[in-house]
Amino acid sequence: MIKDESTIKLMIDTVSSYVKDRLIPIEEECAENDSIPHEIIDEIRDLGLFGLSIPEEYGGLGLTLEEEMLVVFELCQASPIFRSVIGTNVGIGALGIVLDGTEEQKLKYLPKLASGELIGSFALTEPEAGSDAASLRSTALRDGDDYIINGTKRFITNAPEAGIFTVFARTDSENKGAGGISAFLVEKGTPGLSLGKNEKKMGQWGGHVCDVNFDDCRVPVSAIIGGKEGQGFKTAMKTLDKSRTHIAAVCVGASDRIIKEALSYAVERKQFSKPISDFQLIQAMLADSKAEAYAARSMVLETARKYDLKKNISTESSCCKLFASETVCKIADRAVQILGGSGYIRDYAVERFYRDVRLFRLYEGTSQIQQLIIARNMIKEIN
Ligand code: COS
Repeated sequence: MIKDESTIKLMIDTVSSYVKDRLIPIEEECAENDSIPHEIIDEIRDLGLFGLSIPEEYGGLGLTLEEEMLVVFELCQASPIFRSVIGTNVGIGALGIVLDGTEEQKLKYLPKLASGELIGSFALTEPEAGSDAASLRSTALRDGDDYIINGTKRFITNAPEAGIFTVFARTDSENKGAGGISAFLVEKGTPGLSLGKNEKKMGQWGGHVCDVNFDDCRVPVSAIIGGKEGQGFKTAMKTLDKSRTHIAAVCVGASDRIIKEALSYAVERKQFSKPISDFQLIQAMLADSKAEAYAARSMVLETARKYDLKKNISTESSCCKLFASETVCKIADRAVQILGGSGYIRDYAVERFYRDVRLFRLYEGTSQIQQLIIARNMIKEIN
Protein backbone atom coordinates (compact mmCIF):
# COMPACT_ATOMS: atom_id res chain seq x y z
CA MET A 1 0.00 0.00 0.00
CA ILE A 2 1.36 3.38 -0.97
CA LYS A 3 0.05 6.00 1.47
CA ASP A 4 1.43 9.04 -0.26
CA GLU A 5 2.75 8.67 -3.80
CA SER A 6 4.70 11.96 -3.96
CA THR A 7 6.39 11.60 -0.57
CA ILE A 8 7.56 8.08 -1.28
CA LYS A 9 8.79 9.09 -4.74
CA LEU A 10 10.81 11.90 -3.20
CA MET A 11 12.28 9.51 -0.66
CA ILE A 12 13.21 6.94 -3.31
CA ASP A 13 14.87 9.63 -5.45
CA THR A 14 16.78 10.95 -2.45
CA VAL A 15 18.01 7.49 -1.44
CA SER A 16 18.88 6.65 -5.04
CA SER A 17 21.06 9.78 -5.42
CA TYR A 18 22.65 9.21 -2.02
CA VAL A 19 23.51 5.63 -2.96
CA LYS A 20 25.05 6.70 -6.26
CA ASP A 21 26.93 9.78 -5.05
CA ARG A 22 27.96 8.76 -1.57
CA LEU A 23 27.70 5.03 -0.81
CA ILE A 24 28.86 3.26 -3.97
CA PRO A 25 32.08 5.32 -4.18
CA ILE A 26 33.15 4.27 -0.67
CA GLU A 27 31.85 0.71 -0.46
CA GLU A 28 35.18 -0.92 -1.32
CA GLU A 29 37.00 1.23 1.25
CA CYS A 30 34.46 0.28 3.93
CA ALA A 31 34.91 -3.41 3.13
CA GLU A 32 38.70 -3.11 3.23
CA ASN A 33 38.59 -1.30 6.59
CA ASP A 34 35.78 -3.51 7.91
CA SER A 35 34.06 -0.35 9.09
CA ILE A 36 31.73 2.39 7.95
CA PRO A 37 32.84 5.97 8.69
CA HIS A 38 30.87 7.78 11.40
CA GLU A 39 29.89 10.58 9.06
CA ILE A 40 28.15 8.08 6.78
CA ILE A 41 26.19 6.66 9.71
CA ASP A 42 25.22 10.21 10.69
CA GLU A 43 24.02 10.90 7.14
CA ILE A 44 22.00 7.66 7.10
CA ARG A 45 20.50 8.82 10.40
CA ASP A 46 19.67 12.24 8.96
CA LEU A 47 17.87 10.57 6.06
CA GLY A 48 15.59 8.91 8.63
CA LEU A 49 16.46 5.42 7.41
CA PHE A 50 16.75 3.89 10.90
CA GLY A 51 13.07 4.61 11.46
CA LEU A 52 11.58 3.33 8.19
CA SER A 53 9.27 0.79 9.80
CA ILE A 54 8.73 2.37 13.22
CA PRO A 55 5.28 4.01 13.59
CA GLU A 56 5.16 7.79 13.35
CA GLU A 57 3.78 8.18 16.87
CA TYR A 58 7.09 6.78 18.15
CA GLY A 59 9.27 8.98 15.95
CA GLY A 60 9.68 6.74 12.90
CA LEU A 61 8.61 7.28 9.30
CA GLY A 62 5.87 4.68 9.67
CA LEU A 63 6.16 3.44 6.11
CA THR A 64 3.86 0.69 4.94
CA LEU A 65 5.70 -2.52 4.08
CA GLU A 66 5.28 -1.82 0.36
CA GLU A 67 6.84 1.62 0.79
CA GLU A 68 9.66 0.16 2.89
CA MET A 69 10.38 -2.40 0.16
CA LEU A 70 10.68 0.33 -2.48
CA VAL A 71 13.22 2.21 -0.35
CA VAL A 72 15.17 -0.97 0.40
CA PHE A 73 15.38 -1.84 -3.33
CA GLU A 74 17.18 1.49 -3.83
CA LEU A 75 19.39 1.38 -0.75
CA CYS A 76 20.59 -2.11 -1.63
CA GLN A 77 22.02 -1.00 -4.95
CA ALA A 78 25.02 -0.25 -2.73
CA SER A 79 26.92 -2.83 -0.73
CA PRO A 80 24.60 -4.70 1.69
CA ILE A 81 26.64 -3.47 4.66
CA PHE A 82 24.94 -0.07 4.52
CA ARG A 83 21.52 -1.73 4.80
CA SER A 84 22.92 -3.85 7.60
CA VAL A 85 23.58 -0.71 9.66
CA ILE A 86 19.86 0.09 9.72
CA GLY A 87 18.72 -3.50 9.22
CA THR A 88 18.21 -4.50 12.82
CA ASN A 89 16.45 -1.23 13.75
CA VAL A 90 14.10 -1.55 10.78
CA GLY A 91 13.73 -5.29 11.25
CA ILE A 92 14.47 -7.91 13.87
CA GLY A 93 16.02 -5.63 16.52
CA ALA A 94 12.94 -3.41 16.84
CA LEU A 95 10.03 -5.47 15.55
CA GLY A 96 9.55 -7.43 18.76
CA ILE A 97 8.81 -4.15 20.54
CA VAL A 98 6.67 -2.77 17.69
CA LEU A 99 4.59 -5.95 17.43
CA ASP A 100 4.30 -7.11 21.03
CA GLY A 101 5.85 -4.51 23.35
CA THR A 102 3.94 -2.78 26.13
CA GLU A 103 3.19 0.92 25.68
CA GLU A 104 5.88 1.70 28.23
CA GLN A 105 8.47 -0.33 26.28
CA LYS A 106 7.48 1.33 23.01
CA LEU A 107 7.79 4.81 24.51
CA LYS A 108 11.11 3.99 26.11
CA TYR A 109 12.90 2.44 23.13
CA LEU A 110 11.21 3.10 19.80
CA PRO A 111 11.98 6.84 19.45
CA LYS A 112 15.69 6.17 20.01
CA LEU A 113 15.66 3.19 17.64
CA ALA A 114 13.85 5.30 15.04
CA SER A 115 16.44 8.08 15.23
CA GLY A 116 19.36 5.64 15.20
CA GLU A 117 20.56 6.93 18.57
CA LEU A 118 20.13 3.36 19.79
CA ILE A 119 20.95 0.21 17.80
CA GLY A 120 18.76 -2.83 18.33
CA SER A 121 19.86 -6.45 18.06
CA PHE A 122 18.00 -9.79 17.98
CA ALA A 123 19.50 -12.52 20.12
CA LEU A 124 17.77 -15.81 19.28
CA THR A 125 20.39 -18.18 17.82
CA GLU A 126 22.58 -20.21 20.17
CA PRO A 127 25.53 -22.55 19.66
CA GLU A 128 23.17 -25.55 19.86
CA ALA A 129 19.96 -23.91 18.61
CA GLY A 130 20.05 -22.46 15.09
CA SER A 131 17.33 -23.74 12.75
CA ASP A 132 15.63 -25.45 15.71
CA ALA A 133 15.08 -22.16 17.50
CA ALA A 134 12.54 -23.61 19.97
CA SER A 135 15.24 -25.83 21.50
CA LEU A 136 17.18 -22.86 22.88
CA ARG A 137 18.89 -23.41 26.24
CA SER A 138 19.37 -19.91 27.64
CA THR A 139 17.41 -19.51 30.85
CA ALA A 140 15.72 -16.60 32.58
CA LEU A 141 14.78 -17.57 36.10
CA ARG A 142 12.47 -15.45 38.21
CA ASP A 143 14.04 -14.03 41.37
CA GLY A 144 11.72 -11.65 43.20
CA ASP A 145 11.05 -8.69 40.92
CA ASP A 146 13.85 -9.70 38.55
CA TYR A 147 14.84 -12.40 36.09
CA ILE A 148 18.36 -13.78 35.98
CA ILE A 149 19.50 -14.63 32.45
CA ASN A 150 22.19 -17.18 31.64
CA GLY A 151 23.31 -18.48 28.26
CA THR A 152 25.17 -17.72 25.04
CA LYS A 153 23.76 -16.24 21.85
CA ARG A 154 25.65 -16.81 18.59
CA PHE A 155 26.20 -14.85 15.35
CA ILE A 156 24.28 -11.82 16.60
CA THR A 157 24.17 -9.16 13.89
CA ASN A 158 25.09 -5.63 15.00
CA ALA A 159 25.74 -6.85 18.56
CA PRO A 160 29.02 -4.88 18.79
CA GLU A 161 27.11 -1.64 18.11
CA ALA A 162 23.87 -2.53 19.92
CA GLY A 163 22.43 -0.62 22.86
CA ILE A 164 19.39 -2.87 23.28
CA PHE A 165 19.06 -6.61 22.76
CA THR A 166 15.88 -8.60 22.25
CA VAL A 167 16.88 -11.78 24.04
CA PHE A 168 15.01 -15.07 23.94
CA ALA A 169 15.35 -17.30 26.98
CA ARG A 170 13.50 -20.14 28.68
CA THR A 171 11.44 -18.97 31.65
CA ASP A 172 9.72 -22.31 32.18
CA SER A 173 12.29 -25.03 32.82
CA GLU A 174 9.52 -27.67 32.74
CA ASN A 175 8.52 -26.68 29.21
CA LYS A 176 11.30 -27.62 26.78
CA GLY A 177 9.34 -26.39 23.75
CA ALA A 178 8.29 -23.07 22.24
CA GLY A 179 5.80 -22.30 25.02
CA GLY A 180 8.55 -22.09 27.64
CA ILE A 181 10.32 -19.20 25.91
CA SER A 182 10.00 -15.50 26.76
CA ALA A 183 11.50 -12.41 25.12
CA PHE A 184 13.43 -9.80 27.13
CA LEU A 185 14.78 -6.35 26.44
CA VAL A 186 18.30 -6.20 27.83
CA GLU A 187 20.28 -2.98 27.72
CA LYS A 188 23.98 -2.78 26.92
CA GLY A 189 25.97 -2.28 30.11
CA THR A 190 23.71 -4.51 32.21
CA PRO A 191 26.09 -6.40 34.56
CA GLY A 192 26.55 -9.98 33.31
CA LEU A 193 26.13 -9.10 29.62
CA SER A 194 29.33 -9.39 27.61
CA LEU A 195 30.30 -9.65 23.95
CA GLY A 196 32.48 -12.23 22.22
CA LYS A 197 35.09 -11.48 19.59
CA ASN A 198 34.15 -9.87 16.29
CA GLU A 199 33.73 -12.80 13.88
CA LYS A 200 35.75 -12.78 10.65
CA LYS A 201 33.22 -13.38 7.92
CA MET A 202 33.28 -14.55 4.29
CA GLY A 203 31.70 -11.28 3.17
CA GLN A 204 29.74 -8.23 4.24
CA TRP A 205 32.92 -6.74 5.71
CA GLY A 206 31.98 -3.58 7.54
CA GLY A 207 28.93 -5.30 9.06
CA HIS A 208 29.61 -6.91 12.42
CA VAL A 209 28.56 -10.04 14.24
CA CYS A 210 29.61 -11.64 17.53
CA ASP A 211 28.46 -13.82 20.43
CA VAL A 212 26.51 -12.26 23.28
CA ASN A 213 27.05 -13.91 26.68
CA PHE A 214 24.76 -13.72 29.68
CA ASP A 215 26.26 -14.61 33.02
CA ASP A 216 23.79 -14.10 35.87
CA CYS A 217 22.50 -11.06 34.03
CA ARG A 218 19.77 -9.52 36.16
CA VAL A 219 16.90 -7.66 34.48
CA PRO A 220 13.66 -6.32 35.99
CA VAL A 221 10.31 -8.01 35.39
CA SER A 222 9.38 -5.00 33.27
CA ALA A 223 12.00 -6.13 30.68
CA ILE A 224 9.81 -8.97 29.45
CA ILE A 225 8.32 -8.04 26.06
CA GLY A 226 4.58 -7.56 26.36
CA GLY A 227 4.79 -8.23 30.10
CA LYS A 228 3.82 -11.90 29.67
CA GLU A 229 5.88 -15.08 30.00
CA GLY A 230 5.72 -17.80 27.36
CA GLN A 231 5.03 -15.51 24.39
CA GLY A 232 8.63 -15.09 23.24
CA PHE A 233 8.71 -17.74 20.52
CA LYS A 234 5.59 -16.32 18.89
CA THR A 235 7.12 -12.84 19.03
CA ALA A 236 10.22 -14.23 17.29
CA MET A 237 8.17 -15.95 14.58
CA LYS A 238 5.99 -12.89 13.93
CA THR A 239 9.13 -10.76 13.73
CA LEU A 240 10.69 -13.15 11.23
CA ASP A 241 7.51 -13.29 9.13
CA LYS A 242 7.93 -9.60 8.39
CA SER A 243 11.72 -9.38 8.35
CA ARG A 244 12.12 -12.24 5.85
CA THR A 245 10.24 -10.15 3.30
CA HIS A 246 12.65 -7.30 4.10
CA ILE A 247 15.65 -9.59 3.46
CA ALA A 248 14.07 -10.64 0.17
CA ALA A 249 13.88 -6.95 -0.79
CA VAL A 250 17.56 -6.59 0.09
CA CYS A 251 18.26 -9.48 -2.32
CA VAL A 252 16.25 -7.74 -5.06
CA GLY A 253 18.26 -4.52 -4.68
CA ALA A 254 21.54 -6.44 -4.74
CA SER A 255 20.36 -8.44 -7.78
CA ASP A 256 19.68 -5.22 -9.70
CA ARG A 257 23.11 -3.84 -8.88
CA ILE A 258 24.91 -7.05 -9.85
CA ILE A 259 23.01 -7.19 -13.15
CA LYS A 260 24.03 -3.58 -13.86
CA GLU A 261 27.69 -4.45 -13.19
CA ALA A 262 27.53 -7.52 -15.45
CA LEU A 263 25.70 -5.66 -18.23
CA SER A 264 28.06 -2.71 -18.31
CA TYR A 265 31.05 -5.06 -18.43
CA ALA A 266 29.45 -7.13 -21.20
CA VAL A 267 28.86 -4.13 -23.47
CA GLU A 268 32.42 -2.84 -22.95
CA ARG A 269 34.43 -6.04 -23.08
CA LYS A 270 35.37 -7.15 -26.60
CA GLN A 271 36.28 -10.67 -27.67
CA PHE A 272 36.31 -12.13 -31.19
CA SER A 273 36.21 -8.48 -32.38
CA LYS A 274 32.88 -7.57 -30.82
CA PRO A 275 31.36 -6.79 -27.42
CA ILE A 276 30.64 -10.01 -25.53
CA SER A 277 27.05 -8.75 -25.07
CA ASP A 278 26.57 -9.61 -28.76
CA PHE A 279 26.98 -13.29 -27.96
CA GLN A 280 23.79 -15.20 -27.27
CA LEU A 281 25.27 -17.30 -24.48
CA ILE A 282 26.09 -14.07 -22.59
CA GLN A 283 22.66 -12.67 -23.45
CA ALA A 284 21.02 -15.80 -22.02
CA MET A 285 22.75 -15.25 -18.68
CA LEU A 286 21.76 -11.57 -18.63
CA ALA A 287 18.17 -12.34 -19.61
CA ASP A 288 17.71 -15.12 -17.04
CA SER A 289 19.08 -12.81 -14.35
CA LYS A 290 16.75 -9.99 -15.35
CA ALA A 291 13.68 -12.24 -15.46
CA GLU A 292 14.45 -13.83 -12.09
CA ALA A 293 15.16 -10.49 -10.40
CA TYR A 294 11.89 -9.17 -11.78
CA ALA A 295 10.03 -12.21 -10.43
CA ALA A 296 11.59 -11.71 -6.98
CA ARG A 297 10.68 -8.01 -7.03
CA SER A 298 7.09 -8.82 -7.95
CA MET A 299 6.80 -11.42 -5.20
CA VAL A 300 8.15 -9.02 -2.59
CA LEU A 301 5.74 -6.23 -3.57
CA GLU A 302 2.76 -8.58 -3.69
CA THR A 303 3.60 -9.96 -0.23
CA ALA A 304 4.11 -6.47 1.18
CA ARG A 305 0.69 -5.40 -0.11
CA LYS A 306 -0.86 -8.43 1.58
CA TYR A 307 0.89 -7.55 4.85
CA ASP A 308 -0.36 -3.97 4.60
CA LEU A 309 -3.91 -5.38 4.36
CA LYS A 310 -3.17 -7.09 7.70
CA LYS A 311 -3.22 -10.58 6.20
CA ASN A 312 -1.02 -13.45 7.34
CA ILE A 313 2.13 -13.65 5.16
CA SER A 314 3.94 -16.52 6.83
CA THR A 315 3.95 -18.64 3.65
CA GLU A 316 4.54 -15.74 1.26
CA SER A 317 7.41 -14.21 3.23
CA SER A 318 9.19 -17.57 3.29
CA CYS A 319 8.55 -17.91 -0.48
CA CYS A 320 10.07 -14.45 -0.99
CA LYS A 321 13.10 -15.13 1.20
CA LEU A 322 13.70 -18.55 -0.39
CA PHE A 323 13.33 -17.37 -3.98
CA ALA A 324 15.04 -13.98 -3.72
CA SER A 325 18.05 -15.24 -1.76
CA GLU A 326 18.61 -18.25 -4.03
CA THR A 327 18.12 -15.96 -7.04
CA VAL A 328 20.63 -13.31 -5.98
CA CYS A 329 23.27 -16.00 -5.49
CA LYS A 330 22.59 -17.39 -8.97
CA ILE A 331 22.76 -13.89 -10.41
CA ALA A 332 26.06 -13.20 -8.64
CA ASP A 333 27.44 -16.49 -9.95
CA ARG A 334 26.42 -15.64 -13.53
CA ALA A 335 27.93 -12.17 -13.13
CA VAL A 336 31.28 -13.70 -12.17
CA GLN A 337 30.96 -15.93 -15.24
CA ILE A 338 30.24 -12.96 -17.52
CA LEU A 339 33.22 -11.05 -16.14
CA GLY A 340 35.40 -14.15 -16.57
CA GLY A 341 38.77 -13.86 -14.81
CA SER A 342 37.97 -10.27 -13.83
CA GLY A 343 34.98 -11.53 -11.83
CA TYR A 344 37.42 -13.31 -9.53
CA ILE A 345 39.50 -10.18 -8.91
CA ARG A 346 38.99 -7.84 -5.97
CA ASP A 347 39.04 -4.70 -8.17
CA TYR A 348 35.57 -5.57 -9.45
CA ALA A 349 32.48 -5.11 -7.26
CA VAL A 350 31.07 -8.40 -8.57
CA GLU A 351 33.69 -10.39 -6.66
CA ARG A 352 32.66 -8.67 -3.41
CA PHE A 353 28.94 -9.05 -4.04
CA TYR A 354 29.43 -12.75 -4.81
CA ARG A 355 30.72 -13.22 -1.25
CA ASP A 356 28.34 -10.72 0.36
CA VAL A 357 25.10 -12.25 -0.93
CA ARG A 358 25.90 -15.78 0.24
CA LEU A 359 24.73 -14.83 3.73
CA PHE A 360 21.16 -14.24 2.56
CA ARG A 361 20.55 -17.98 2.12
CA LEU A 362 21.59 -18.53 5.74
CA TYR A 363 20.40 -15.91 8.19
CA GLU A 364 16.82 -15.23 9.31
CA GLY A 365 16.19 -18.89 8.42
CA THR A 366 18.11 -20.98 5.88
CA SER A 367 16.57 -21.81 2.50
CA GLN A 368 15.77 -25.26 3.90
CA ILE A 369 13.86 -23.70 6.84
CA GLN A 370 11.87 -21.56 4.37
CA GLN A 371 11.00 -24.72 2.41
CA LEU A 372 9.93 -26.43 5.62
CA ILE A 373 7.70 -23.48 6.65
CA ILE A 374 6.10 -23.24 3.19
CA ALA A 375 5.36 -26.96 2.98
CA ARG A 376 4.08 -27.17 6.56
CA ASN A 377 1.71 -24.27 5.93
CA MET A 378 0.51 -25.91 2.69
CA ILE A 379 -0.22 -29.15 4.50
CA LYS A 380 -1.93 -27.31 7.38
CA GLU A 381 -4.22 -25.55 4.92
CA ILE A 382 -5.66 -28.76 3.50
CA ASN A 383 -6.11 -30.43 6.91
N1 COS B 1 3.45 -16.52 13.77
C1 COS B 1 2.90 -16.68 15.00
N2 COS B 1 3.05 -17.81 15.72
C2 COS B 1 3.76 -18.80 15.17
C3 COS B 1 4.37 -18.70 13.90
C4 COS B 1 4.18 -17.50 13.19
N3 COS B 1 4.71 -17.33 11.99
N4 COS B 1 5.03 -19.84 13.63
C5 COS B 1 4.85 -20.64 14.68
N5 COS B 1 4.09 -20.02 15.62
C6 COS B 1 3.61 -20.54 16.90
C7 COS B 1 2.82 -21.83 16.64
O1 COS B 1 1.47 -21.54 16.38
C8 COS B 1 3.00 -22.57 17.94
O2 COS B 1 2.13 -22.06 18.91
P1 COS B 1 1.16 -23.04 19.77
O3 COS B 1 2.10 -23.91 20.52
O4 COS B 1 0.39 -22.10 20.64
O5 COS B 1 0.36 -23.76 18.77
C9 COS B 1 4.43 -22.18 18.37
O6 COS B 1 4.72 -20.95 17.69
C10 COS B 1 5.46 -23.22 17.99
O7 COS B 1 5.40 -23.38 16.59
P2 COS B 1 5.95 -24.65 15.84
O8 COS B 1 5.47 -25.88 16.54
O9 COS B 1 5.65 -24.49 14.40
O10 COS B 1 7.54 -24.50 16.09
P3 COS B 1 8.73 -25.42 15.64
O11 COS B 1 9.64 -25.61 16.80
O12 COS B 1 8.25 -26.63 14.93
O13 COS B 1 9.62 -24.52 14.61
C11 COS B 1 10.35 -23.22 12.80
C12 COS B 1 9.23 -23.75 13.69
C13 COS B 1 11.25 -24.27 12.19
C14 COS B 1 9.57 -22.53 11.72
C15 COS B 1 11.22 -22.22 13.62
O14 COS B 1 12.01 -22.89 14.55
C16 COS B 1 12.11 -21.35 12.75
O15 COS B 1 11.65 -20.37 12.14
N6 COS B 1 13.42 -21.69 12.72
C17 COS B 1 14.38 -20.84 12.06
C18 COS B 1 14.88 -19.84 13.02
C19 COS B 1 15.59 -18.73 12.34
O16 COS B 1 15.11 -18.13 11.41
N7 COS B 1 16.78 -18.45 12.87
C20 COS B 1 17.53 -17.36 12.40
C21 COS B 1 17.74 -16.46 13.54
S1 COS B 1 17.48 -14.81 13.18
S2 COS B 1 19.11 -14.22 12.28
